[in-house]
Amino acid sequence: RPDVLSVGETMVLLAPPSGAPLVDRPALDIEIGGAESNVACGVAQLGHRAAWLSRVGDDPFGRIITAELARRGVDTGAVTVDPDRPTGLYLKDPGRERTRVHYYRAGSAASAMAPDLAHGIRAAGARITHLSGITPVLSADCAALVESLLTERAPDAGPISFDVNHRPALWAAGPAGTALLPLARAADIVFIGRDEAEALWGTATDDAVRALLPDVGCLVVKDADIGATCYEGEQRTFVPALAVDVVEPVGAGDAFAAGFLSGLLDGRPARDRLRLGHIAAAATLQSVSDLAVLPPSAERERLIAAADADWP
Ligand code: KDG
Repeated sequence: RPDVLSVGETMVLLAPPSGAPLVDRPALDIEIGGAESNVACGVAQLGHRAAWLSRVGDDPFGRIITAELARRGVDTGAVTVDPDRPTGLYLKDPGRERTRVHYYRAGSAASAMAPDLAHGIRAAGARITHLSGITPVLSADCAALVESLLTERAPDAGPISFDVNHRPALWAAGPAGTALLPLARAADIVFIGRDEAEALWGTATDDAVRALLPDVGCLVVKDADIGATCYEGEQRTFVPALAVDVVEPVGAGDAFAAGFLSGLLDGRPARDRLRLGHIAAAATLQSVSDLAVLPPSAERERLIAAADADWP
């Protein structure tokens, strides 16, 4: 039985090794990236049983993804290989001004995920099932799967964690906001950026986001380099972010979610869960890869136990 089962698309990530714009130095490194599998990798690194469910193409890219996730300790036994559709790709181009993401994922194997997967996902009996707001925009079938998982639940099922993850390159804030609000309201654990909520729903403050999602059992609003606030019932806990020099931000939100969920699995209080989230996010912010090496256990525990005045 997995501690965390994450469901969503993972793509091969193509990135110029030089760090220069691709048009200036046309060469690419191959990595992998997917918000939900990034969370699974983080959870596995933090010592929990993680599984990832998705579809990949019957192509080298699909095999690279599955092998790499397995190498990172994620159970990929429930991944389906689609004989007809390709594995999705994305390009992270440093550009001249800022990094831009280009997706090549329309019609991908993962976009054919559909509600028929819901039974197997429920039957896996994960302690936490993790979804994100990327999946509903991949196809109508993917949207139906996420809706089914969030709304048709057995009374004894574990909680569902939902990272809102608005991707502006996939859909505009208007339709995304309309589609993602009821999904977030149906989840038990929600992660969202304060800026992201402002773009989607016009909420300017963390408390305004809570007012829009009052019944979510555990709501985490992340305010970039300022910090993150966890709302549970009447309790509100804020922990400042760690001060770091950002090398590349992609993947930090997923690492944060992995840290927070790991803390939840261990029964830690909100403050410590938020600290673990920040520790994992900080490691990813300082890495060019979407999947960073997290600090070892002794270093994590030292930071979690630090007095507030010593939290860097
Ligand atoms: O959260 C990081 C992800 O955005 C990245 O790994 C790729 O899953 C991805 C997406 O759809 O953007």
